[in-house]
Amino acid sequence: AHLISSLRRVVERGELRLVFQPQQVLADGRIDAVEALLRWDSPEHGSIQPDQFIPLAEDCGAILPIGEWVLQEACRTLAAWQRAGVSTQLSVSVNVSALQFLRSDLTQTVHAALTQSHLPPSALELELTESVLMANADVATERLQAFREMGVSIAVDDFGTGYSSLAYLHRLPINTLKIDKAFVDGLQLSGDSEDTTITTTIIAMARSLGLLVVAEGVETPEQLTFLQQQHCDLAQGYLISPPLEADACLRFILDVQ
Ligand code: G
Ligand code: G
Ligand code: MN
Ligand code: NA
Repeated sequence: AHLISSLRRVVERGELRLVFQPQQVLADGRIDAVEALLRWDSPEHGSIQPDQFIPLAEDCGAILPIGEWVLQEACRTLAAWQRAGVSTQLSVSVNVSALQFLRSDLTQTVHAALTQSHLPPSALELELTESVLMANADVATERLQAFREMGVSIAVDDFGTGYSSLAYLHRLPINTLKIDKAFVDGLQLSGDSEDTTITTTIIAMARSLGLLVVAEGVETPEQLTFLQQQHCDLAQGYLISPPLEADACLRFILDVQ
């Protein structure tokens, strides 16, 4: 069958799963959060990367039931981990696509997922890309305000790639900036690269706005040392851990905790 017709049935056929990538607090090494990342194992098409199927799911609207499943599954998993002894401080971050975010019922979907799993709103963070927020400034401000009132955190994903103005950022009720991997890739301990300057500036900006800052795609000890020196709050990347199946992630968190 065509990819799109398969995509429309992924939820009912149980072909989706989540993997989880830990985020480490640089000050003390704790795991404070995990990012939920979607995987699709299709019997017809094999394993398909989210980069390939999420844009298609956006175009055909299948992202709405898929996104709802992701929110429910992320909350169910976190609740199960808490029953297995994980700290109630740990939160789960879920990526939200443009179409999902622009639909006015996202607040209800999020509320329902939390309620079904008996989790407080503080257990959940929604990741929105900078470009989604920039392209829909008026709607974005209104939607984000609703999540702020609900107590659900908001992270700006892929930060630094979307040309946000400081004035605009300052007005948005957000909690976290995630520095795009593209900048982290170019970090040098010697300090003289464009990416080093950009990263240092983003960290300083986050601090002045009272936001948490997460570096994505951290792969080397040198990058980690640089981020520690700059007092970046959290790091995510293969150096700390790749995305893990739920059971493996639970063991990882309990080991570090
Ligand atoms: O997991 P991976 O590194 O392959 O993710 C590739 C891209 O897919 C990333 O941009 C990520 O934000 C996106 N992605 C992963 N899971 C989800 C999801 O559940 N929903 C949405 N909208 N995007 C996701
Ligand atoms: O766009 P977003 O930040 O949501 O996507 C995260 C993507 O980055 C996922 O596809 C995840 O698998 C990938 N990823 C996470 N850590 C690393 C890393 O250290 N190196 C690389 N190359 N990719 C990473
Ligand atoms: Mn993300
Ligand atoms: Na990103």
